[in-house]
Amino acid sequence: MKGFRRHHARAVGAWFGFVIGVGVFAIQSTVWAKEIVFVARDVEDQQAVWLPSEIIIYRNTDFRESLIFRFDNPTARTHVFEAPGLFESVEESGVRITRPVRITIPPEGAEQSVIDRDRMASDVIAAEGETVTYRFYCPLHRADADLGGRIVVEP
Ligand SMILES: [Cu+2]
Repeated sequence: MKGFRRHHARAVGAWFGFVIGVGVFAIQSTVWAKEIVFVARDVEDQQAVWLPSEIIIYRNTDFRESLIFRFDNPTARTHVFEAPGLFESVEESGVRITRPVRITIPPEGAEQSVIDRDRMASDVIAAEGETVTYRFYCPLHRADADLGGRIVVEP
């Protein structure tokens, strides 16, 4: 996994240089959006989880691109993706605003969210070299002792 990540980061770096070189910077920001897909799964005792349960984001490579989270709910129940401390960037009546990530996904539905990287970046700066962790879970079907999944941002 780690080896793959490094290889990927190098490939992206090479492309980044190439794209600037030919002067089509605008294309770069749309093509190189980083998309992370979460899938809801029903588990025992009427509970549900979001998978994968751990995501690692590398600040040095991943913050160059837009960060988009996609949520797939293949189950027959409505689920919510909640991640305290994480913010999304949305356009409301023509104005771009930022708000906490709490997204409702209907049965057999899908949603997506543009994560506010600036808020994430200031969390990383505030952590002064430590990793930053955000928890996520479905508040409707969460076990009391369940901490949920985690998004880890490596400085
Ligand atoms: Cu749920």
